[in-house]
Amino acid sequence: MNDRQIKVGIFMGSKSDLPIVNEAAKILDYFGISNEINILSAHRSPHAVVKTLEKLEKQGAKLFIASAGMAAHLAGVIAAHTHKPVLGIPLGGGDLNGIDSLLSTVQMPKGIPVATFAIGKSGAINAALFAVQILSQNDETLSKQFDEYRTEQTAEVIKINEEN
Ligand code: RP5
Repeated sequence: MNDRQIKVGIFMGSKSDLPIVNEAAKILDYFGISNEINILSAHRSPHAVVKTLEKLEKQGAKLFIASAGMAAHLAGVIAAHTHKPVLGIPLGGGDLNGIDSLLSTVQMPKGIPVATFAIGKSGAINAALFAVQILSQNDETLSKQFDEYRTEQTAEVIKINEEN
């Protein structure tokens, strides 16, 4: 078994979700946060989801990001099996353009929270940034890195405004 330390465990329901979920992984990589992507479905491979979640917790995972489309139960199922924070990214692409996965992810019954982000790419990026914010509470270096990221983002916007 691979027992390298992992800070953030990422799950997605299908390989077709990878282009969007990669946006989250890219942010975590940028901040130097160890992460691992698993392609496992709450419906098609439920036992493997739980087994992998347990493995990631043993590897030190502090929180989980879960992304799925259609009847998106992946984040909720993961939240049911862990006491760590779960961040959910609903995906578009189905016949209902993500409204189905948004509602499936956000409408959790009381007692089992899933922090739900926007549909698609913005949600993936924001889920990863939120993960950075959580992890930076106990990590001064990461906190400074995050401050710099936000300062640079603001400077970019100002620059675009000044150029136009
Ligand atoms: C969900 O169904 C997946 O997360 C994916 O977004 C959607 C479609 O999956 P595929 O048919 O592309 O495997 O479980």
